[in-house]
Amino acid sequence: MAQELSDYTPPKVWEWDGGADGNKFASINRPTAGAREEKDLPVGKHPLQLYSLGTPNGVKVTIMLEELLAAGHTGAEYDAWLINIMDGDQFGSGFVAANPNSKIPALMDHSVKGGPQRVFESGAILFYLAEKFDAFLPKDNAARAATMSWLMWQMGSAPYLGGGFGHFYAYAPVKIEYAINRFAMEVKREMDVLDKQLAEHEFIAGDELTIADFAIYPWYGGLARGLLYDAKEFLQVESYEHVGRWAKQLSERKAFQRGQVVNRPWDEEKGLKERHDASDFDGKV
Ligand SMILES: N[C@@H](CCC(=O)N[C@@H](CS)C(=O)NCC(=O)O)C(=O)O
Repeated sequence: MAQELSDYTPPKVWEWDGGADGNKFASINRPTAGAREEKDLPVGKHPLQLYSLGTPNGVKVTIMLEELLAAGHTGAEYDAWLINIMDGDQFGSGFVAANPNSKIPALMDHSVKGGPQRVFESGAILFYLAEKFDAFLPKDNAARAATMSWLMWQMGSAPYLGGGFGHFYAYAPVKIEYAINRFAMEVKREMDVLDKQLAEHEFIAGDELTIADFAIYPWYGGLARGLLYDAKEFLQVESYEHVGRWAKQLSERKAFQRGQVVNRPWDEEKGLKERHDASDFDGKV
């Protein structure tokens, strides 16, 4: 029998409770945008400056940068600076100038004329890098359309996994059956979409590795590998066998392994707080 529904009736006008609702991220979010303090961003020696954190959205970009470097694109050398979102670094004036939406990842490209050029939203960063280096985005019309379709699919779908399922299953201060049911169903449907696609293709968009794989792997590959929200059993993730095959295959690539440890200070064994040089991975990956 379904959980009893709450007797909450929304007031005429919504008011912020000041972050008192007890969820894990309550203290950082407010209903307003913009900088909360003056704070410049550090700038390192490489043209590409990444301001990020090793979450699924952050590692999409570091995986791509490491794949670009592995493929010989020396211009993809980068400095990755830590933005600790639990400490509110995303609300410093320098970061807000890089991304007015105050969310990691944000990229500044100092190599462009009249620059630096800011790029925010992980999907836009992947696309920007693909165009800049002419890599991981097929030229053939059909393959390019497939890649961009799957890239946009990820940008539209992952909020149901993270903000929806992950939030209500793992972080909300109360377990709400209605919300967990709604998002568990949607996430399982999304996994099935991927499973059907990967039953017929080696990579997400076809037979080559593209920016769609970089975008989708950290979220859905992570889920398939049992790394997200302790939900392996609850969502029966092992039943998506083709997603599991693809995730395993990508997890064995050195560039994926490197990309996934950048800006992860909480990973005591392999994590890098910052990344400035390939030698930073020595003894780790
Ligand atoms: N659609 C955005 C989502 C980015 C995002 O949600 N970033 C989270 C971390 S994974 C964040 O910075 N949160 C900080 C906050 O909400 O204040 C993207 O793909 O870049």
